[in-house]
Amino acid sequence: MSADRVVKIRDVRTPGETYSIRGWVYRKRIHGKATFIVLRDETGVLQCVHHPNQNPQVKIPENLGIEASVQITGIAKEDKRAPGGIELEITGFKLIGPSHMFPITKDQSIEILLDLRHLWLRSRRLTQIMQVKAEAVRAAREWFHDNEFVETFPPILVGSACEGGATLFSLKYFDRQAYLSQSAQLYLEALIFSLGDVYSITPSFRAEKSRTVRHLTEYWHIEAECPYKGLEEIMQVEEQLFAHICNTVAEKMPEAIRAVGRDPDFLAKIEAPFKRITYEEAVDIVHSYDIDMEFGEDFGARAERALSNHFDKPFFIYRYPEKIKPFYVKRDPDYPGFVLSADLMAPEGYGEMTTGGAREEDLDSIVERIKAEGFNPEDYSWYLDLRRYGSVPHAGFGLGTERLVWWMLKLDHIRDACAFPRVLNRVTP
Ligand code: NSS
Repeated sequence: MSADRVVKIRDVRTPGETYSIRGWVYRKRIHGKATFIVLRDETGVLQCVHHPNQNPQVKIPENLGIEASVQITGIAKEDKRAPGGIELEITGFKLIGPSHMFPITKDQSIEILLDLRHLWLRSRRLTQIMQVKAEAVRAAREWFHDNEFVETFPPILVGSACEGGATLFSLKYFDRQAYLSQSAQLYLEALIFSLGDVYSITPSFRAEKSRTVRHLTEYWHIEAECPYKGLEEIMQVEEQLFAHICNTVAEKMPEAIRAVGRDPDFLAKIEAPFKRITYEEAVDIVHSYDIDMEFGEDFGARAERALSNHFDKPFFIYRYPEKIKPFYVKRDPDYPGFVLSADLMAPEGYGEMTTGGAREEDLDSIVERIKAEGFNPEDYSWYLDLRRYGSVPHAGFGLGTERLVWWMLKLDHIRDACAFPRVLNRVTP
């Protein structure tokens, strides 16, 4: 091993070898004449020690601060007391970027840590969460690729709502009004006619005016749309994709998952098919917990939590009342007043992970329901064309990436599934 070749901390393994590593000072302490530096990079932490009597050529600045960036060369040594069982005896040291009085210290309030998010991101915990999130999205892409879905790139600036007016962010688009996309769905519906099974991973925006632990105003939305699929077939797509993501993350990142406080074995055991219950059965479960809700209403936060806690594995709720679902959802021909829509729910109180279902094909019905939602059908004329020219039965769904990571890692708040969370009171850093 050449001393000049820089390796990742993870790869410092063989006692007696000389390694060079680059990282940031995680901890520093002086003990007698020796200086101990715990260095971190994206792969882990490593204790490095300098004994001036053994390596007098090395000068470590006395004011070396937490989070200073440095390059260290040293000889690996076995040391049972060091984290990871190995430490580096420093033979070369280079300061790359100094750091004075790093503003994050122990026991700071959540609000201060959110103000300092750009620096707090360096914490082990957030690093591991972001690595798990990246692997989850990679696994999603892998599943889509293996199942012959084509990735597409729908617009973010849009002219009409998909998920109702209440959560629309509007903006001035030259001399007209436009919105930030709530969902790529309507565009994915257009793309199936040329590309077949399609998916996209895009930011979605929701002007959520309430503060909850599961709502963001900006999130990454994994969405898919498939021609000639109905409700049952799209649920099969969702559960296979969902299980693949959980299994892959469990296999590839067990240590990060454990470090964040979740059991990778639980995720490794998630297996399709998932249980399916109707809206009607779900309401009975809610009532069995003495929670008030009218049949026909949507589940409130408490009802959803109770339902989710009732199960210890992911499950679907399907066949919802028409009036609580958007204009594009297909009516169930066998159950008037109900639609062919399903939500995939995570257990343990985390609740809704996806919403999906079959799309309405009847032009008049869509127009009537667009009006009922208070929108102008002219704003949807391009979408309505899809029903005019070679319409086919189709179905799709949307999965919130941060919701998924929130549940997979049992995070307290969904914002920790984002590097730079956007919520009601926060749009910086
Ligand atoms: O509004 S959804 O329930 N459905 C749609 O947007 C469909 N148009 C998707 C589709 O069929 N292509 O949102 C879908 C998912 C939902 O289940 C959550 O997982 C996530 O998107 N979602 C959110 N995550 C975080 N924060 C907020 N505010 C949020 N809203 C939805």
